[in-house]
Amino acid sequence: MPPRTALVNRSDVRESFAAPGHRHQPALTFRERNSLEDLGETMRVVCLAGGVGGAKLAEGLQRTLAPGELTVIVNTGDDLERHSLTICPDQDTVMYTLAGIAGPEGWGLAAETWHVIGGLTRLGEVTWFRLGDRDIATHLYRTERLRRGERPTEVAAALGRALGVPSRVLPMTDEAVRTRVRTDDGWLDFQDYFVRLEQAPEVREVRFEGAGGARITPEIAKAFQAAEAIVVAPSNPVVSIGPILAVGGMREEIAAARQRGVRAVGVSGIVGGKALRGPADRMMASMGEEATALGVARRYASAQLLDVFVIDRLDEALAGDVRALGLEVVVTDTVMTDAGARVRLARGVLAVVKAAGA
Ligand code: FO1
Repeated sequence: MPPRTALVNRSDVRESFAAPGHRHQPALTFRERNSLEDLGETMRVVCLAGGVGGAKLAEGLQRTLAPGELTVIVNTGDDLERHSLTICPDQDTVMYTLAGIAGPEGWGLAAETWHVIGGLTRLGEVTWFRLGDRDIATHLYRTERLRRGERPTEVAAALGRALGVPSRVLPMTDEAVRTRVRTDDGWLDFQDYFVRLEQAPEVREVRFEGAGGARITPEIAKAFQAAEAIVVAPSNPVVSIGPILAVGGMREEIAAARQRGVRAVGVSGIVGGKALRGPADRMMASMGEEATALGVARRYASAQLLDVFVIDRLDEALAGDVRALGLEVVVTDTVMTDAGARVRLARGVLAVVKAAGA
């Protein structure tokens, strides 16, 4: 019998996604590249992440750690069905970023074309959620395998392998969880709010449908059991990290790891009272929370999630209040403007963990 999937050279796969001359990974300066060589990190890190901001720190961690040492647990509350395809935006954003093939917006693929979605629009289909032609290959591959009965975790692993991702990307659960937001006009599916309505409505309440009955996977339990550090990426604390923590067994595994002495470090995605990306600041404000790094710290402190919280230099004045919540505070540059900044933040985060273990 012929093999089910032909083995393809990784660089061929990457080429097929990239435009001629497209650089797969943002370049590092000579100094940044050199400074990684002396690290020789062999720390097993589990990172909790949502979309673009989380993917950037994950990529910095991947560049800093030895291959295979990073596991990223991704939010699946944003997943949706579109044109009979199963789409997992946060998983794909992280996976494409770690493969060095993410699009210019941070999501989707580089060098994308839009013929299929254009064709569907001409046929009168509802196409506000835009799928690129190259991206559609991922959704076809995923959807077919899920229909055959493979678990989302297995499909994510197969996609990661095929795209040459050296880290593990694990969906937060194999069961369906859907984030819904309550606005003044009623409950909306997450992507309806996020993409169709461009995050315009005020969010009064959030729920993660299905999370109550959902469980973490054996792969997630194993990752936490082997972890030497836990990192909570600067993703939206409400709709990216929130759903991950709502899955049955997640908090318990984090607590058990911390009990063993594993340190958990979180990074604020709100800097100077503004979300670096997306609607986290407005969401927190409309839900009656303080839309600052301190507000994020309060959320994580009340979930008893972290040992250390990393805030930006711009928010240095909040350090005392964050400390008063029982968290250690690290003040540094957290805005990941380029590849070097991703690596510098990742190194800073890992240094916090190492310092404690030394
Ligand atoms: N975001 C948009 O603003 N508009 C889109 O049409 C859109 C399509 C899309 C397709 C695939 C994919 O993986 C992501 C996509 N996103 C789009 C991003 C996505 O809505 C967000 O990244 C997250 O769900 C929020 O983290």
